Amino acid sequence: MNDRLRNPVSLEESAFWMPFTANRQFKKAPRMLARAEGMYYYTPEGREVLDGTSGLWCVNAGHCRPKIVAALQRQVAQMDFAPTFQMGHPLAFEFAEKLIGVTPKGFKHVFFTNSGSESVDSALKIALAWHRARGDAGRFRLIGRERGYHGVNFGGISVGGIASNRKHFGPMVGGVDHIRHTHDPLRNTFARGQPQHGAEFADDLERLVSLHDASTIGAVIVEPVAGSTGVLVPPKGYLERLRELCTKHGILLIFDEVITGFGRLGKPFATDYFGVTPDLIVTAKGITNGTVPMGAVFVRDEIFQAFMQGPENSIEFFHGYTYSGHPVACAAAIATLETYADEGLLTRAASLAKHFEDCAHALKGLPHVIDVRNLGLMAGIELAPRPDAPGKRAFEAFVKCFEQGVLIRVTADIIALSPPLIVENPQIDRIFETLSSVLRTLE
Ligand code: PXG
Repeated sequence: MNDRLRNPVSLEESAFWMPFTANRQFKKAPRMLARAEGMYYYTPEGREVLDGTSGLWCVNAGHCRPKIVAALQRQVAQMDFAPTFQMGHPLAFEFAEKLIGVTPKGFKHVFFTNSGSESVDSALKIALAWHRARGDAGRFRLIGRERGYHGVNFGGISVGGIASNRKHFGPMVGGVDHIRHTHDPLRNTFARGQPQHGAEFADDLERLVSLHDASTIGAVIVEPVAGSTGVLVPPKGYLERLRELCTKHGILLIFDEVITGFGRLGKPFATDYFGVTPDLIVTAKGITNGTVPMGAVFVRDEIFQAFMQGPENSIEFFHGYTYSGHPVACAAAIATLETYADEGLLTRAASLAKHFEDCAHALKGLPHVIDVRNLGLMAGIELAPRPDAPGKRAFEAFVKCFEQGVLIRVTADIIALSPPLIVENPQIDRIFETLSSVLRTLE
C-alpha cells in the first residue's frame, strides 16, 4: 500500500487539488461534509447543516432519496457500463423517452453528456453543425453575454462572461462576441421577481449584428436567469425580445438551463416559465438529482431532422462522450424523474416562491445589503464589498452560516440561495433567520 495512504498526511499536504477553491486557506480550516439526507448535510462530527443551496444547485429533490439510491445500486450491479457508440442499452432509450415527457413542447430529442460544461460545448457544436448541414457554414460566430456562466470547457469560457474564468486561458475559441449583461442597479435594485426595466438590453444583439453581419452569426447562448454571477433575473420582455431578434436574423437561441432546469422556477424549465422557446436547451445538475454526473441537450425537432439526411450509414454528428447515456446515470435519472413526478417537485417551487421572496426581501435594510434579487426558489443577496478586500465580507457570511448550521453559497460579495425543492416554510425561515443574524455581526 502507498505510504501516504497508510499514514495519512495532514490535510495541508493533501494530494487533492480542489476545484474553484482557495486550497491553502481551506486546508488550514476545512469544512467537511460526511453524510446527507433530505434537507440536511451532516459534518463528520454529526453536526446538522441545513442545505440552502441544493449542494451546488443540483440536489433538487433533496439528498439520498431512497428510490434514486436503490435504482443506482441495482443498476451498477446489473450492468456497470455499456457503450453507446454504435451500440445501445435499453435504459438510455427509456430515459430519453421519459425525459421528453417533461421537456418543453417541440423538444423531441436529447443528446447525453456528463456535465453542464459538456452540455454547453455540445450545444454550441450542434448549433454550428446545424447551420453547416443546411449549407450555411458561414454562420460560425457564437455570441454569449457578459457575466454569463456556461461551465469551464473552452467553448463555455469563450461564450462565458466572467473575467476570472477567462483571463488566464489565452485566446480561447475564435469568432466569439458578447452582448451586455442585464444588471441595472440604478433602475432595478430590490426588484421582486422580474425587474421592470431593461427589455431593451436585448437590442445589444443588433449592435453585434451590425458589426459582424447576421450571416456570420450561428448562435446566441444565455442563461434565462443568470445564476453563478449572482442571480440576475431577466427584465420583463427581455427574453421575448432576444427571441424575436434571433428569429429575425436566422440565429439559433440556446438557453443554458443547467440551474433553472428541473423545477427551480416553479415550472419544469425556465422555457416553460417565461413562455419563450429557444432552439436548444442545455441541462445537467438536477437531471440525476446530483447523484451521478450527467447532462443533456434538448433540441427542437427541426434541428434534429436537419441532421438525419444523407446516407443512412453515415454518422450524422461527429461528437459524443464515452459516458454519453451511461447506464448508471440513466438509472439514477429515471428514478429522479419518478421522484419529481411522485412529489410534484417540478412545479412545487411555485407554491413556495412568495414566502421565499418575502423572506429574501426582508433582508433589505440590514447592514451591507445593497440589493436583493429573486425568482422561483433562487435568490441573490448582494453585499457592499469592503473597499480593500472584495469578496471577503460575503465569504465571512458563508463561514459563519456554516458554523451556525446553514449552507449558503457566495460568489464575490453576492450570496446565492437555492434550497432543494422539498424545502418547507419553517426551513426557509431558518435559512433567512440565520443569514440575517450573521449579517448583523459582519464588519
Ligand atoms: N451552465 C450553467 C448555467 C451553470 O450554472 C454550468 C453550465 C457547468 O456545469 P458543470 O456541471 O460543468 O459544472 C453551470 C455550473 C455556483 C456554481 O456556485 C455554479 C455552477 C457550478 C458550480 C458552482 O454558482 N454551475
